[in-house]
Amino acid sequence: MDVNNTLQGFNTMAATFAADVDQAFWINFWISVVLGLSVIIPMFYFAWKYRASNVKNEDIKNITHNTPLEIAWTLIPTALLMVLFYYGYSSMKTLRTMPAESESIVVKVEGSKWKWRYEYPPNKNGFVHKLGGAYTKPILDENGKMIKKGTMGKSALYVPVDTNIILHMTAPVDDVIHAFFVPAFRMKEDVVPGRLTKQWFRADKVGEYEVECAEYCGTDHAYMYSRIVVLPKEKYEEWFQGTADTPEGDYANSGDALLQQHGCKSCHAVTEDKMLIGPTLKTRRLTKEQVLEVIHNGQDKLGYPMGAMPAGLATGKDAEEIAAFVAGGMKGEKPASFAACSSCHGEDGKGMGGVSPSLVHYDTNLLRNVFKHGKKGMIGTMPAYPYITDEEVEAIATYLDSLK
Ligand code: HEC
Ligand code: HEC
Ligand SMILES: [Cu+2]
Repeated sequence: MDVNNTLQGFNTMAATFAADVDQAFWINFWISVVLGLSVIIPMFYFAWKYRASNVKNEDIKNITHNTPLEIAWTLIPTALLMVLFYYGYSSMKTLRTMPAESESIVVKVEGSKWKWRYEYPPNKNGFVHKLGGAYTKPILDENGKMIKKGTMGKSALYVPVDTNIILHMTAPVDDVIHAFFVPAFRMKEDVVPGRLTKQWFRADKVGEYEVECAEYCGTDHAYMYSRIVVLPKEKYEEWFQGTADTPEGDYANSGDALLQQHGCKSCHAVTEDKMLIGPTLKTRRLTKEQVLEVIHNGQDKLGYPMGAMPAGLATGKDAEEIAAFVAGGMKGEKPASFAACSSCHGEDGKGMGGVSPSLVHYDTNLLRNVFKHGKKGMIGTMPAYPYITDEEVEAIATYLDSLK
């Protein structure tokens, strides 16, 4: 699976025709660059060469035409534009030519305010999988307290790898237009009330790929988040022939999916050691500077049962030594001066079961407190996320631990 720190997009490729689309794009891009420069460069050159101070009026000749030049500037651009047309047309043809339904799995897709639903053909026992209902925004009151929980539910479309999938898409007649967009597959098509539109794809890589609604005209299309989960064939078959809601492995609610869903990745690198707006969530907990600042100034912002941490528990060389040790993930020999900290943070620095913060990892207590209060510190401001549920915190913590 491709996990990276930006929202998943054109850097991931997982459908058989994705390479064709990319090729058409790059050919378009470079030919446009060549055509653009072939106009702009001579334009500047001639503007300079024939500037008013350089040319006398009596030198200006009236040239009526130049046959070789006219032929060249007609034929060369025409040929280049035919090349553009060829690649654009041939990749569009692959995208728009549906495989035979008898050799494909046909899934019905319904887009409605503001979710995607998927309905499969009956399996061998006549059971019909209906998935979706899906991602709903949590509802908060004016104080940011959650009134109604949001869900991501079963909002994923499960498909086997290397198999043709045809989507029959529509929206209810009293709904609005949507657009089913899968960047990693390079496919996008409108979903129109009362009309049937189709797309097909053949995923060639097992993994999870984002589905977005690309119709950004109404209020909440941007929340119509879903995933296509591409499974190995046996795994798909096992789920499809059964009655379980989702295949084994909690796909749509994986820690990675949650980080994506809540927009954490726009500020935090997750699988790389990289500082975006916030710290990386991969290995680092706190930098030496952050630890020193807390030692010098104390801290009282995360709402732990123990309350505030007093300032000045260590100074000078001791403080430096402790900070380096903590920032290094508490590996190697523990400095004796750490005794000033272990009474509250524990010998292992893990926060003694939640009474104070773990200094070594993002455990559920830390995540819960950071989500509840937000965190304003040396690096910047982390907004509060009061509606993230305990199960979600659990999944995120498990996922973050698994990265180490
Ligand atoms: C009296 C108990 C106590 C002692 C002793 C103590 N701490 Fe703390 N520490 C806390 C508490 C409680 C917090 C959480 C404060 C808050 O809510 O922001 C905390 C927070 C921190 C934080 C910030 C964690 C974060 O994620 O923001 C760091 C770093 C830290 N302590 C390091 C140390 C070090 C290093 C020492 C030893 C010099 C030490 N602490 C000694 C109780 C203590
Ligand atoms: C708007 C940008 C932004 C978003 C979105 C964001 N964070 Fe943060 N986060 C930050 C910043 C900045 C900090 C560092 C605050 C500081 O200076 O201590 C931070 C700190 C944290 C910390 C504490 C790090 C530490 O060691 O003290 C955790 C854990 C965290 N973020 C997790 C998340 C998760 C999970 C999400 C999604 C639910 C998320 N963040 C969304 C900006 C963001
Ligand atoms: Cu929509």
